[in-house]
Amino acid sequence: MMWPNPLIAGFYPDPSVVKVGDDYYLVNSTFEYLPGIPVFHSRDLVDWTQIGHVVDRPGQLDSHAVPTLGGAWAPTIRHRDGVFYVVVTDAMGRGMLVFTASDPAGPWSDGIVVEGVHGIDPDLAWDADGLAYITYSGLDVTSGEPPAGHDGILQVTVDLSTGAALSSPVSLWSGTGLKFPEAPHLYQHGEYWYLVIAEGGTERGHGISVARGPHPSGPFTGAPVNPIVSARSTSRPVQNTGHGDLVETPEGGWAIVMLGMRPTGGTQAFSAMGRETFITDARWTSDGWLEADPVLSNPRAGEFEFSDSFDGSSLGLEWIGVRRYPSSFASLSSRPGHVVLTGDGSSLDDQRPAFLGYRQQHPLASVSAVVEPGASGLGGLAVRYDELHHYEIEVGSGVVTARAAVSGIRQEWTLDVSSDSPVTLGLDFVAPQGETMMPMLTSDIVVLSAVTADGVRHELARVDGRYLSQETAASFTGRVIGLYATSGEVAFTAFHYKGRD
Ligand code: 6LW
Repeated sequence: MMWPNPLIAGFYPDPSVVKVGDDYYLVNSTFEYLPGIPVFHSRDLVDWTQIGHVVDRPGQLDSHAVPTLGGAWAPTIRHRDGVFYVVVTDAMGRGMLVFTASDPAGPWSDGIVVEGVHGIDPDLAWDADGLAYITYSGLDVTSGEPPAGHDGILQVTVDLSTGAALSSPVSLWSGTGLKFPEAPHLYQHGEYWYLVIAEGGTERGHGISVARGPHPSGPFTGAPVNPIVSARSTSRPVQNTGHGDLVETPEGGWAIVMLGMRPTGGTQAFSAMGRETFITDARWTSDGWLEADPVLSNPRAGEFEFSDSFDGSSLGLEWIGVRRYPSSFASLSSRPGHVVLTGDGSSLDDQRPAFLGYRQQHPLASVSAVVEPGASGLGGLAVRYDELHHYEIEVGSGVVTARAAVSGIRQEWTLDVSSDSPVTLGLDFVAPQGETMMPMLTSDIVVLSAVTADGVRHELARVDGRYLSQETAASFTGRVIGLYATSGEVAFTAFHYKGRD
């Protein structure tokens, strides 16, 4: 089947999927962003609609203070006896957590901690007696101790009602010897239990390997040919493919949903959107092994548009904040038809900016918003990878300022507008055309512009986009574009995003 790929574009990494009757549900990692862990629904595995978030209120994660890279890592979604389960690591936060819900749209439970079990990428499976197994990757990012190395793939049995581990961690098959065995998932199929893991690291060496055994605890024997999926050392446009979850298709075939990246450039290449969700066909061989097709690029056709005129009573599910909920700084009610952000002095360099974010989902995109800074406000439009990597354009006190911040190095460009009339700020992500950078050498050029009250468009800066990519920023996230306020009450109307592949 020619799947659309990416299946879900933008910063939607570490996908996990479950089929319940004719319905599919999919979740992703969100790290320090809140609300966390989006839940998507589909009937055909092709078109996905976000129906909620697992994490939508304070206390479920410790994300308000996690360092960059911390937060919601690699959830697994499963279903049993009418209950949906999401197991996830709140890295550098609460630890390994189990959330439950009867409706995957929410509300989800407060989450219970799997006490004393430290690792990432937990999977959940049950044996025939209903005993629950959490299989995970032995990288400790939750005990507070510095990680002492990697312990391979581990497993405990758990009491899901209390979070108590019922056994000590045992070591399972941990791949073919590549680095970072992680993202384990267990499936029972025919006479075997299959252990599917990622190995090689989430970078270009990423892949998916398979083993099988008689019992959920093994012993497991690796497949004759592993990895079954990897784009390593190929020139395929979709790279870093790995971290997959197996699912039965509506037609009764099989597919693996996984993360991948779309690097642009030449020998060095840069992935602006970070790790996205992809899919490929898989099948069982006659001798009982699993094989899968390479992941092909097949972006959805046409131009994509998203607009928000902020005249609803609540923000859409696509909007996210950094270590804080948008409701703590964004109001739709104070001025109808506007979202008003209240700055508290925090800027994009800080841990908790007043930043209302929307994921960049296309390599070429054009974004604008109308900003009314008022007499004392300062705010604008930004593209953010993390605290150290962001480009923005803002207005306040009669001055438009464009800024590029990369690992502590910063540059600013200013334009006097000498009024507090509304300004339309723009961020355009364009292909390098040789004027700034040879196309082979970078991902894109980010153009920062402002249209002033007289209708004149001023281009303040053109900045190399590579510094806001997975390869350079190194955060586990992706680009998020958003409205922000540094100080005062800044009102925005007409957020418009247009993107194409
Ligand atoms: C995820 C792990 C990984 O838990 O990155 O390197 C972590 N790969 O599978 C965060 O996405």
